[in-house]
Amino acid sequence: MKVTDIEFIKGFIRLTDDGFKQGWHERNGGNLTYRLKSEEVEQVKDHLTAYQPWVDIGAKVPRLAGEYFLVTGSGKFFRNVVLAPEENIAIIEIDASGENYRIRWGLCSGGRPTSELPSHLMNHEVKKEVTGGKHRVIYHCHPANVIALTFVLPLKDEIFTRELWEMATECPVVFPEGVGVVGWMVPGGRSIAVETSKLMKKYSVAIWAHHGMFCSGEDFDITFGLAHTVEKAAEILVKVLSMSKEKLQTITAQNFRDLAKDFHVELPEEFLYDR
Ligand code: 2HA
Ligand code: ZN
Repeated sequence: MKVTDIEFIKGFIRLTDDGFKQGWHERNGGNLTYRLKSEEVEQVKDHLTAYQPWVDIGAKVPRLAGEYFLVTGSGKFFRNVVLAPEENIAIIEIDASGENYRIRWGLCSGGRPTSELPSHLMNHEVKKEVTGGKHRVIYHCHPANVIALTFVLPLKDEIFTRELWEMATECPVVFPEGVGVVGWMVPGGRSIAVETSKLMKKYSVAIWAHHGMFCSGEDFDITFGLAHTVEKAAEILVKVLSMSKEKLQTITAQNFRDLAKDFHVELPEEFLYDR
């Protein structure tokens, strides 16, 4: 079987194409990583290349020791992944210490994994732990409306969560734990990775002020759908704020409590404060 006919690789490529078509991946913006299941490592075994040298991750992820990840390449454009997957994405293996990786497939014309590898792997480590291994996808994109809101809303989890929830009834059902916000930081390094992974203990969405969004999920559909839902809510909020400073009516705290009961979700009271 061709590598690109393998189901998880097809799913990964489809997400990069979907994200580009949404306008969330200008130039080389955004990155995607997927933690392989052991049977998927078996599926690609015959395609894995001879060992390349170990490279420092730039963060320590001991609980990911020995794991394999499918990742986008640093400086590569999402719009090119579907045309030439082997040049733009890679499978990497994490060493036994969780401090180094090596490329086992892909990036065939050279290159390295995403510049946000420390954030991705630290998020994976946290999510693997808190979801009992269920979450496998970490997705970073640059959606315009979410980014726009980081210029006009206070950079507080409870403000972003409540404002986004109010924009569409499905929101609290899709992300009942809310969203976290990181103030502006230099991207690509360990510090922003540490801050983001702290939020990922509690949330599956972390918004980077004036930059973009990180989402975590079980599979490509759920993770892309989460980013899509958050950005749609942000788009509605941008439209509302553009029309008027005040909402004439909205979904109230009590409405959310009623919704939570019928939809069997837990909505933390910290987001249901009185206006
Ligand atoms: O260029 O999105 O955060 C890739 C990025 C860096
Ligand atoms: Zn980015």
